[in-house]
Amino acid sequence: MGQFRFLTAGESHGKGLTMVIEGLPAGLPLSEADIATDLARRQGGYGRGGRMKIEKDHAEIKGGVRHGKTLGSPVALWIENRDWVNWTEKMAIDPVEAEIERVTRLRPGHADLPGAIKYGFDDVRNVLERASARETAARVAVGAVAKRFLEEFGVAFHSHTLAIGGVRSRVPALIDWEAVEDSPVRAADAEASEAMVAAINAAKPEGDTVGGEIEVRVSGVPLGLGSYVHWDRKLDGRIAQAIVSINAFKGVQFGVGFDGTNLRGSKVHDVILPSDRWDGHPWRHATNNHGGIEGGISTGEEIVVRAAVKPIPTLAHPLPSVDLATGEEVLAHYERSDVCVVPAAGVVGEAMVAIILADAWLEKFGGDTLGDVRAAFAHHLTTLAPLNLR
Ligand code: EPS
Repeated sequence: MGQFRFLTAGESHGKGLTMVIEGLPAGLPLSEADIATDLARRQGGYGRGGRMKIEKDHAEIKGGVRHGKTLGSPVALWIENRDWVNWTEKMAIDPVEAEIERVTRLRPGHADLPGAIKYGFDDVRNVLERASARETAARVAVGAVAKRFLEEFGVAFHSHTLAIGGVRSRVPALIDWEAVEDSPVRAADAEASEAMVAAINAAKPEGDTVGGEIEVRVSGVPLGLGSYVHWDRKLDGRIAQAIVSINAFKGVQFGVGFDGTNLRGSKVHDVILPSDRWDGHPWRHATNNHGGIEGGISTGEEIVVRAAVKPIPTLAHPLPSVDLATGEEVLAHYERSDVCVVPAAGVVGEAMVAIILADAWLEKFGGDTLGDVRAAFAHHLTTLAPLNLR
């Protein structure tokens, strides 16, 4: 654990977001263009608010890359906040003369109350600036770097929206990922996509928000990442922590997930197929209810992670709340916000799964150069088949 690590810094309306990534091998081709696509995907989706019209997120590589390849040193990234120009006084680094209006009307569902009390602030802005989901732009940039690394080995990431505001998408056996990217809500089911847009449209004039569910799928991960030997080495446990750490995420499931609890074991567990039905892969299951991880180890099947995203807590028609300064009843603070972030949440989910998989990959196949990693991976592939078939 801890082979691929990262830190982020920066406030939502500060100058920008800083990221430092540690653990990439030397020799990996990496450019700003590799990060741009996912940053744009995160900014999209029907139901976003005014902020996304201001920003056009671009990650600048500030260190760790020379002539298009990683050096094995930390990779430093920077995303400028275009909105910063509107906040230079309110978010100034140095003390300012002007009296800055404090935010004291607590938003239920946000970090406002526990954050302000924990850090001893009289201004909720000190909390909300960092607790804001703006930080997910940084995670998506780091995730794009993790994906770039894993792509070298044929690992591919996708996500789609399973539900928004109570409208569920039917999931076809084969998902058309281009159609998902073209859907305004990133759903695989065109009919549900329209109904989800309608659910967002219905919530907006009422000053309300809607949540939903997303699914991340990863193909090309071989059997053998993670371990059953300790709780903190289990791949599903590590992915669960990473997923639930995303702003507004409230739950995570693997494969058939909670639905499996209503079925008998004989209907849940995936039959292991004999070698004549492997279709060129080492080991196959008849179904993938387990979602690609058993006993904390990847099985070689597609990794399938589902996650619950709550409706975002900044409401245009605010809930009754309390003033931090006086303890009196007030309406919660409102500046501007999104009605629905679920389509973007899928992209952030992909990023966090990619970060954990890059970490687990380096733990198993790690080396100082991309060549070292390739050699360890190639060797691993020779160890997978049953003894008599090698
Ligand atoms: C976000 C930036 C934020 C919000 C949203 C996500 O910008 P602002 O607060 O200036 O409107 O749009 O943040 C939240 C959902 C949240 O809870 O704070 C972004 O870059 O994604």
